[in-house]
Amino acid sequence: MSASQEHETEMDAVVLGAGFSGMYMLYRLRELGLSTRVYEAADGVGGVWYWNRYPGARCDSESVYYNYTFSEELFKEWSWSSRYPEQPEILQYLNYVADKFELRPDIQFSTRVTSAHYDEESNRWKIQTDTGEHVTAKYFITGVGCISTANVPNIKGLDSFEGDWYHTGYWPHEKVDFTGKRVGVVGTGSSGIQSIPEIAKEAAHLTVFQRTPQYSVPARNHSYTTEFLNEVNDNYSEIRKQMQESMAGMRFNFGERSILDDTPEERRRVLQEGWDRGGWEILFAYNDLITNEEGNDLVAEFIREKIRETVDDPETAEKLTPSNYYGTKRAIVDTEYFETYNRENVSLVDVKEAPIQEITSNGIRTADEEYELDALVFATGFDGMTGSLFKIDIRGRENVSLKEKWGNGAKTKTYLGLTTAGFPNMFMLTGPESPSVLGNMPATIEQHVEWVSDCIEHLRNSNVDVIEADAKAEKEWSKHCKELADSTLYTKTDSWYTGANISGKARGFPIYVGGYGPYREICDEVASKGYEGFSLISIE
Ligand code: N01
Repeated sequence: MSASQEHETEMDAVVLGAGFSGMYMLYRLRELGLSTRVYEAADGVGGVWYWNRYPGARCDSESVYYNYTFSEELFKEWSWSSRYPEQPEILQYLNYVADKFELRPDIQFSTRVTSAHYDEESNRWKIQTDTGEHVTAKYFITGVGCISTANVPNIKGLDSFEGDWYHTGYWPHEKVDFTGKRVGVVGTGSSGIQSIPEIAKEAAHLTVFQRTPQYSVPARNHSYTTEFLNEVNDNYSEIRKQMQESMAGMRFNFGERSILDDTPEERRRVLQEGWDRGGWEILFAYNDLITNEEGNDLVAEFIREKIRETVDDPETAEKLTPSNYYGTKRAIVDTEYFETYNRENVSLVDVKEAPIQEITSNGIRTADEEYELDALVFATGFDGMTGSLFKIDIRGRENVSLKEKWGNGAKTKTYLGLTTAGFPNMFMLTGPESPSVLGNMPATIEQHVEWVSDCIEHLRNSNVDVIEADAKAEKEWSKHCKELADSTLYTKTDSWYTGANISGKARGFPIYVGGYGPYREICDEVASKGYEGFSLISIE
């Protein structure tokens, strides 16, 4: 026995990550009486809400749905200030949850799991951390998030930049003061579009380096009234049920008709009303925007017109106007994003037309010109869906690594987005091929956590030691996911969903697009049929 093995701690379950998913998983496993340890790289709870502290960071699902609903008491005692609260309030909520349920003693902070290997002989996961700890667990559960591994583009010369640079996904805890500075922001996805208006208010000059223009609709954030919050609380059970049955884990669903069924006048009225109410209204107004090219273009054109109306300088407006599909990159809602380009201190550089060639000690040099900058912000997104899983050396039966099995992302294969064959007793919360990022994350997380804990309870009650997805069930699920995705416009668009944002990453679309409510029904049916598609093994 080696020295390290001597110090192995034995747990029933190890969970990775103390964000929405890891915290609730811990709560449920403790309720079942399992000894559980959560490992968290940060020194506090919150997951993405711990790291994404950039100016303007806020949720874009409405707050009364963007929270846990499993505890009626918790749901009713927390009051959100507004429709889309800022990151500090969301982090405060998650800390409140950790305190209320006394989760911290079972969370080991500032510790990153580096490897998890399944040992066939003992039927246990052997897990190592970057602090040199060794722990074994019967159940290995990942709650590492779908968009949590920052993508800092590999641009020549970054090391030579003499100013400060930041990535929106790993923002410092202390306030970053841009007052009087010439700031460059690279990237115009959700993080760029949220931070650009805020940085512009402070900077002496802000230069936005845009590769692809994005559609965005106004959030129309507003404070909540006490009457509204009381009404939400009074309808707690109904709201939870509606969310569970909905397509995206929210209270509302897609419209019932095709956009093409409406007359041009009716369509304009619907879209204008959606625009005025803000948020996801336009995306959900009709039932076929993501599948119907002609219909999609009608909405896209509506938003293009709005951009041209909002931005004073026609040349800037044209650069900001997207030409691809609407909603097939992650849809964005904003607060005065396009209006920001009317400020004197903001300019836009199209880096598709004149690509970034290098970062110099003074700023960014494109094919056309050098832009002098004191600070640089990368709002360049994440290695989504698989990035955070692949950072850990996860190995299943016969020492096969997850990365190897999934062909570095090219052949992601799961059963229900929760498990993968050859990796017994391992569960992935919001894993690839689950609805995850296409819905309201806390809702999709709750469903996964509840399914996994019910499954573990069943295994314990039935004296089953091992659960493992069957290769056949996995193949069928992955095929089903692919067929559904191929029937939409998602797979015809370059985005982080498809892996196109990471150079050298294999393309795919590892997300279940059939909707959250229908997905929940499938998972429940699998369980009710004695975990159909899984092998359940009892070891003598
Ligand atoms: O990242 P993104 P994000 N040179 O990948 C550009 C969630 N989220 O952090 O489109 C120049 O969307 C890239 O250009 P292109 C949400 O799910 C939620 O903004 O690839 N530009 C793009 O413009 C979201 O979808 C909230 O051509 C480069 C941008 O960087 C997800 O996180 C808030 C480049 C990246 O956009 C990711 O959003 C924030 C390069 N080398 C985030 N590399 C909420 O509201 C990349 N880009 C809850």
